[in-house]
Amino acid sequence: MKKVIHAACPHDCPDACGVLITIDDGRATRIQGDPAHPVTRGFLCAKVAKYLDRVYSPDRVLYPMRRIAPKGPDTARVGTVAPGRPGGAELRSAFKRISWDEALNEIASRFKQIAAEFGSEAILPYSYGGTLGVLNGASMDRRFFHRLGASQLDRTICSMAGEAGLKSVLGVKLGTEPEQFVHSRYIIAWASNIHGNNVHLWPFIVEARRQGAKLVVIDPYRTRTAACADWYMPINPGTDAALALSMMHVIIGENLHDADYVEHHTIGFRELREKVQQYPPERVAQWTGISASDIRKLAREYATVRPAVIRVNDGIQRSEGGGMAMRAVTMLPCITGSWKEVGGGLQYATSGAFALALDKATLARSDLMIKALGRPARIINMVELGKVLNQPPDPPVKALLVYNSNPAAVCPDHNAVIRGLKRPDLFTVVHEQFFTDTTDYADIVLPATTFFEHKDLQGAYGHYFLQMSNQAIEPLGECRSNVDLFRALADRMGFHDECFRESVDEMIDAALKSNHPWLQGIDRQRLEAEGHVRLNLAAAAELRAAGQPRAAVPTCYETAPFLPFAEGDFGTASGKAEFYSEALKSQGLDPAVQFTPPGESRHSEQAQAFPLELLARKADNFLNSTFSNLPAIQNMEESGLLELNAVDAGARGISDGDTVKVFNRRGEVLLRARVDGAVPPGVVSAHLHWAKLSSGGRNINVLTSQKLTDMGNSATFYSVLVEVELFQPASTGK
Ligand SMILES: Nc1nc2c(c(=O)[nH]1)N[C@H]1C(S)=C(S)[C@@H](COP(=O)(O)OP(=O)(O)OC[C@H]3O[C@@H](n4cnc5c(=O)[nH]c(N)nc54)[C@H](O)[C@@H]3O)O[C@H]1N2
Ligand SMILES: Nc1nc2c(c(=O)[nH]1)N[C@H]1C(S)=C(S)[C@@H](COP(=O)(O)OP(=O)(O)OC[C@H]3O[C@@H](n4cnc5c(=O)[nH]c(N)nc54)[C@H](O)[C@@H]3O)O[C@H]1N2
Ligand code: SF4
Ligand SMILES: [Mo]
Repeated sequence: MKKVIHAACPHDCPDACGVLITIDDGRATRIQGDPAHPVTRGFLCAKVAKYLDRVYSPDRVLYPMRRIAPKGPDTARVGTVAPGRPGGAELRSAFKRISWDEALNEIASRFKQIAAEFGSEAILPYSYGGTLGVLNGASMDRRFFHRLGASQLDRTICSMAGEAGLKSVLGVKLGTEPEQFVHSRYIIAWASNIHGNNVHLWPFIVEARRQGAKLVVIDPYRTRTAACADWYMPINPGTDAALALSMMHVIIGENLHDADYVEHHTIGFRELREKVQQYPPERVAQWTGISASDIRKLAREYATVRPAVIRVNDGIQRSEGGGMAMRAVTMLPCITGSWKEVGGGLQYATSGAFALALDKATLARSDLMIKALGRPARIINMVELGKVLNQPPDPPVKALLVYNSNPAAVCPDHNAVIRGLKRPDLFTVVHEQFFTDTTDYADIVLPATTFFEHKDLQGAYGHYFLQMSNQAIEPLGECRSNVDLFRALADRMGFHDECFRESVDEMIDAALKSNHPWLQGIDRQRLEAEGHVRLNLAAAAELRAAGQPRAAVPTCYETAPFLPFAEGDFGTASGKAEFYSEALKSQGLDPAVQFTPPGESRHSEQAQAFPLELLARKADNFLNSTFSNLPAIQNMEESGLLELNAVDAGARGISDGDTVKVFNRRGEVLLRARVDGAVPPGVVSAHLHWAKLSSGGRNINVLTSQKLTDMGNSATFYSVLVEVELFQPASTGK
């Protein structure tokens, strides 16, 4: 019997697509984008279009496993420049199948023993973006670790600098809805690889351009998006704050700002006006590599061609000054007043609108931690895993429970991370769908379901539709969802609190009952029936005027365009867009805004030994490290490349196809040179991949650092200096 199930793609991607899965006799036979979802519009990205290959891959982890070999990858398989895919059986040879009972007993007894000897904070959860499903992302797991009194993980690896920068101006993570981009006439994709990482925004831009819109791309790497742009501006990495400040220098200097909006809805304009004096285009050209005349032209066009919208993305905030960069860019629509216009404003993330009851009393239950410890548990920054495992804090980390993440691939300073994970005294449990780089260091591996195999509620960070992701098929093998894993572990640990018995539906109901007006009229039954529902968005002013929340009727961007800051109503303490921030001042940061060249950049001392700026980027067809082990996806993505400019290649005697050594003080990797015009002189680029599928068993993160950003304590994947030398000419290799 055939049926079609509505689900939602839970991968860490702004698009959060609505998905239709066809089931035939209990087996999924087809996946497609939901044509009824206004942002998905019936298509999926290339990687998820092939998701049946992932769900039914012969390499899935299907049973609990215990390690029977020393920690580390099977060394016979690494060491070649173009390694093949690991066979499931080979990877499993380091493990022996055990029952769930044995696995849970062993974990519970090791956790108890470690907690007794070192305190419960010697146990560390490690999770990030495997699934963004509300429940499988953060619910039972949080309850479990709170009740246990484990260390807390500061989840900073992705976007905390950007969030801090954005919120320092707006106070809240809201932005222009993607559908409104059709009305824009000037679109800036700022550090935003729309074709690769946010492909469902693209059709709206295509439509806007058909109506005459101009697309400008600001990115040091010539992405596929840049190649399609009307105007592509390569920028030196980590210099975006200077560019935005210089644009404001021109806009304010030429009186192109919206004085009325500024007066009524912002604070600190006087300080900002003073600050931008330091950033005339001629000075900023030297940092950014963009000519003064181009900076002037960009500023004038942005301020006068209306509506103008900025799609700014995470690339600018993976630099040492990432917080300030996002802060500066966020000020632009606040000085031009473009928040007033349909198709204006800025989008970084929309996630602040999903006002679910996620916190304390409901899903995460942080009160259990206070009950367990009498205080909040210590907090460990996930970016510093290498440091934490090698220079043990007190108490040391003695156990790691990894789920929704692949730290042995994605964490910066890979060599330090691996040194730590190899520690024989570290008890590591990994809940996974595949035998990843991280399971290579696990004592116990547990099988995890994919989104086909469990139910969840799904928000988004690139649109405003809440979705129900229904379960399409039974779990394969003995796979369990994150929710079920932590429920079982709680039971085994003897945690008998009521909350560990809550069902998935009960938790969804609770999450939806936040009483926020934007969730009014949206309940589980409606989501189950409709699949996706647009939030009941209304700007704060509109709510006030109406005296009450909008009625729960279906709305869309045309009947009720969401203009969150059209009349101010910012989420800051002052209620205004803050160009001057007391909170930043108290953190020792510039309360206005400033540009500081990154410590690892062409402008720094270190550039003498390591003169090239490395962008350790994401692959268009992988999702961070996810998908990179699947043959169907590998066929779409050439890995193991170092892209470099002809100038830098020539100076080092390197030709396209040669094997090169890329190195700095933290490590080295061998890659294949690709001289293709993707990067300007002084910049090189490579992408993230599984380490064990890379040459020498090491991936690009051996070169990245654990240094944190100026705001938000985030990772600095894009502030990295390296040197490159010829290792083996292509001709001798063949
Ligand atoms: N296909 C695909 N999609 C993905 C992901 C993936 O791995 N693959 N990852 C997902 C995740 S976790 C996230 S956080 C989002 C992130 O998606 P994006 O926010 O798009 O983040 P990045 O790809 O890191 O960076 C975007 C662009 O910024 C550029 N960039 C780097 N440094 C600078 C700089 O200093 N200035 C400027 N102006 N640009 C710079 C990069 O070259 C890149 O093209 O994408 C999600 N979607
Ligand atoms: N060099 C470099 N490094 C980077 C980045 C970069 O751009 N360059 N990007 C950084 C960014 S932005 C991010 S967000 C991080 C991402 O870091 P991670 O969140 O660790 O991302 P993934 O590599 O996608 O690994 C997620 C893992 O979760 C597993 N998984 C999926 N669903 C489930 C589930 O339901 N349950 C369980 N238990 N497991 C599941 C997947 O199989 C996968 O192995 O990487 C960061 N690292
Ligand atoms: S990864 Fe992103 S674009 Fe691809 S299906 Fe999932 S949500 Fe859509
Ligand atoms: Mo991310």
